[in-house]
Amino acid sequence: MYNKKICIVGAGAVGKSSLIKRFLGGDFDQAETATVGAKINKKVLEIEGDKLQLMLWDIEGQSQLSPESMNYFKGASAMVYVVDGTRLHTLGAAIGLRLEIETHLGYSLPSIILFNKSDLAERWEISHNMIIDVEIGGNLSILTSCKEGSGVNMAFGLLGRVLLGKTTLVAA
Ligand SMILES: Nc1nc2c(ncn2[C@@H]2O[C@H](COP(=O)(O)OP(=O)(O)OP(=O)(O)O)[C@@H](O)[C@H]2O)c(=O)[nH]1
Ligand SMILES: [Mg+2]
Repeated sequence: MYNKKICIVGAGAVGKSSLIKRFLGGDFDQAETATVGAKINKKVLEIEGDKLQLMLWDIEGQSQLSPESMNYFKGASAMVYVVDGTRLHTLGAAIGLRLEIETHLGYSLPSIILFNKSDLAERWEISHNMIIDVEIGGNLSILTSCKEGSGVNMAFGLLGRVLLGKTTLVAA
């Protein structure tokens, strides 16, 4: 069995814990409580006959990371950056976090950006063009909704395939 660590990061209340809960088969909770520190969950995926155990590190939402929290990313094989489509500043926060983390590590990791809360389309502050710009910048993005459950399995399944070398991440 393969074993890979994935860190889920982004500003506060973008839906990191809700995404993981959904991926683990749990229900959406409108009153999800804020994460303190880091919480680790595991899930085994079966991809084309291979078993892959994902260690999912759900990291407390911060727009700026403390030097201590950089330790969370040691040994990570991939990153998931989460943006809340209803709050524009969470996009800048995600891009800033990627820069900060990769500068600290000294290398880049396979990464995807999840634009979460797609069920609240009427309240979105992020436009289609902004998402295209993010993709042109080299970040593969996927729209998700923890409330409706859409995009979540696809996103983690895609990362799983990347981690097993079965596909590469190429932004559209
Ligand atoms: N409508 C809607 N609400 C969502 C969605 N995802 C998460 N939420 C809500 O957004 C709030 C924050 O969700 P969390 O999963 O706690 O967010 P988080 O990123 O883990 O937050 P921190 O742990 O504080 O960093 C909660 O009220 C969730 O119910 C979504 O896709 N749609
Ligand atoms: Mg959380």
